Amino acid sequence: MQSRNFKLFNLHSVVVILFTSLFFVNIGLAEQRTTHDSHKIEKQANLNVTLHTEPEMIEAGKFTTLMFKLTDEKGEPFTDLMVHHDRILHVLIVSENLQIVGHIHPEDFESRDILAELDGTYTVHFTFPLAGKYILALDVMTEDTEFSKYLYVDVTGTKKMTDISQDFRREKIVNGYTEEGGDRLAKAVDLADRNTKSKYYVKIDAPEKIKAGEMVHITYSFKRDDKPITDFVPFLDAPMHFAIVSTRLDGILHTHGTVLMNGKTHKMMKKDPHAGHNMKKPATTGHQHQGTTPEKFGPSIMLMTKFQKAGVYQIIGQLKHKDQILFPTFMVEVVD
Ligand SMILES: [Cu+2]
Repeated sequence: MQSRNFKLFNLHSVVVILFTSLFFVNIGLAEQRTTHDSHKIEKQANLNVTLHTEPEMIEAGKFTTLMFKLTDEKGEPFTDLMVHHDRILHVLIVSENLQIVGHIHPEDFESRDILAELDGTYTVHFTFPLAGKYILALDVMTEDTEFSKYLYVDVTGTKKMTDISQDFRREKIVNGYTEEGGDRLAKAVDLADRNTKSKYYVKIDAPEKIKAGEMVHITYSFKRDDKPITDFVPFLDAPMHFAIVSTRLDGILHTHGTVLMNGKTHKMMKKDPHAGHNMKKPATTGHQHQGTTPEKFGPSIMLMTKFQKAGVYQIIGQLKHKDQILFPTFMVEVVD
């Protein structure tokens, strides 16, 4: 008990010191911005991400530490990040067969190392359930732009993942997973899993033919025990998150849904998705980027997106009902 108090006290001091030093760092950067605008743009064009894992050879079913080192074009730590969607850095993980998904953040783990983050190293932990290839997408935001980077890892082991199976159903029963508090669900989710008790009915309305390069509207409707669900709650500062991946595994688009109210989009969401954003809460590191989502909503949520190329895409959704995190996932074919 005593040692724990001591630890907390220390952590508190560290946080106070960090806040104080961040204040000065931010002022320094703000000044640099007004005087060296061209330098800033150059810096923003280059975010390099390198991944170091522990253990180096990732094995299926074994706890793995993933350390992402973010640097600018000069190799200097890239630390000027804003909290967006409640997190400083988002990591989306999708398996090659598009059946295993993870959505994790440095803040999701008690072992979070803020000092390392100030040096550009962000750490998450994950247990890859099956052997095979996975794509990892990183999303971060600075004051003026968003960055998306992706990389791959190969996971060894005897339990291999299945091949991609094509499933173009537009109605499904999906599982709910109990959140681990604070919008956290740090474990891998197998979309093919049929064994959970919490069940939801989901239907999508999408165009018969989805064409590459065209704006597409897909509406999700949710029911439970035959009743429309009207009390979804925001999850990570959005009504619904999406990870869109093609069978080519050539990137992940991380985007967000819009609440539909009486058939219309919610008034706060009508404009540019970023127009309603402002900075509210103080952040632990970096600045804060806050969106607007109604406190309760449902049963309809809309995804507006464009598919750049023809192909087969898995649209992995994520949203929250009470303490349940749902992953409504639908596969669509996109044609030229
Ligand atoms: Cu995230």
